[in-house]
Amino acid sequence: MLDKILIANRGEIALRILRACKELGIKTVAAHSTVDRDLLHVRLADESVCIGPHPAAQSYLNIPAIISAAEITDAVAIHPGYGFLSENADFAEQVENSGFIFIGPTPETIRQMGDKIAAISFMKKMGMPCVPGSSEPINDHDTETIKLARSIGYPIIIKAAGGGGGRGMRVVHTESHLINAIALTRSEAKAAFNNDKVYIEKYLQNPRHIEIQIIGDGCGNAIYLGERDCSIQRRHQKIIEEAPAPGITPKQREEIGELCAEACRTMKYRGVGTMEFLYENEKFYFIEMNTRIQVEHPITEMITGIDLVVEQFRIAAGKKLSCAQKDVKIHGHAIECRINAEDPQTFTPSPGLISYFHAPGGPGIRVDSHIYGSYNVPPYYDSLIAKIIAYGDNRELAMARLRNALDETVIEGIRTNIPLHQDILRGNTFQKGMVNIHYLEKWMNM
Ligand code: MV4
Repeated sequence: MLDKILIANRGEIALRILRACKELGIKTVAAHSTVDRDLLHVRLADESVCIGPHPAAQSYLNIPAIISAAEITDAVAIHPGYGFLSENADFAEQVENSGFIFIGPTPETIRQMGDKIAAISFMKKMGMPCVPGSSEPINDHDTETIKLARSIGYPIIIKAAGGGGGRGMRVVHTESHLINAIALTRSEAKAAFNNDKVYIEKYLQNPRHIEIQIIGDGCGNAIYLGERDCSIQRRHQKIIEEAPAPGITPKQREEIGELCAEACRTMKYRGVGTMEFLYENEKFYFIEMNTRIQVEHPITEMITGIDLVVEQFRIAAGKKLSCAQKDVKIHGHAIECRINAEDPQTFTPSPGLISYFHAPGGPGIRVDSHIYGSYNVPPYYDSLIAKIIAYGDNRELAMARLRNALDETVIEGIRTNIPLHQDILRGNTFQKGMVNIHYLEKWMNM
């Protein structure tokens, strides 16, 4: 196994990674910003290094500071967690060029999947169903572009090749707006991603967001671990995720899952990854791939019994996958609520001192959180403070346990979105399953 690793992240995921290390006997270094000295994982790590002040650009995104911290502590590998540098191909490359193991895919894979046009073009070749669209970057031959959009049919969506996760997109309903909208999206993309390539797709009006978890060993072996439904979101921030996705049949799961695994075998994918799909009228449409561990990974762990962070370390250490596809069995149902330090009505951040914390418990309840009574939530980072995950033999039991867990949780001193979760979980629409990506925003406006 790896001797010592550096955790280049913060909050709940840093603690999640630390716990996996302790299980595996891997020594840990917590790289943290000045305001994060009191984070639980910093206190529990074997060593810690302050890598800079609170602005992420000077600490969690500061590549030389992170690599220097690995050097002075003799770490052999760096775990980027999610967000921050986790999908930065240049970071992965510099980590490897400095003689460390990057816990994630190769820089080349990250780069290819980071270019959404390249990702879609590869997946199409692999026989993956994709949204009807341009397949190529849009050029400046406007008459050609107008023809293309007409053949796809309105509404269409313009997306930036360098975007993803909801950044750099624009919906166009009529031809008269097309060319101007492309110019706007292009200049925003140039400013945001330093890449002005854009492409167009048919805009699906009421899809669900379903994603497939995959793992590959980097040698051409890969498996899929079922799907997650992440449709409950607001402004591209997921709020509730569940696995398996309600209504997906074992046959559908196997078909789309096997396509994903095969694509990963072909690219010799290394590490954990997620293929994102839109799902409408019983059909999957690939939209992008994430090359990191995701926030919602625990629900997949609950229904498969596979520890995805442990798998990341095994793969980074050059071991084979811990099981074959035939050994992957999906049992029961898991639902995750993301608890954010924010006002439940206005969604404005609510950082500050947690004066009291009582965590929920009981059968089937898992809490992934770094908070404790007297912890001060800093205002500088993501507002995620806990994930409450409920597992049960079936969806009804998972929902009942999750409702109880939310009711048991006490977080005093700051506001949280727990009341919002309680309302959603008591609503008929969620209880029936199969809500689409617009559900929450529509429901909030009622
Ligand atoms: C779409 C779409 C409809 N049609 N593509 C937003 C996030 C990014 N990953 C892709 N996104 C979308 N792409 C086509 N062709 C609707 C969205 C979308 C969305 C997707 C997943 C989860 C939430 C969403 C919220 C608004 C729009």
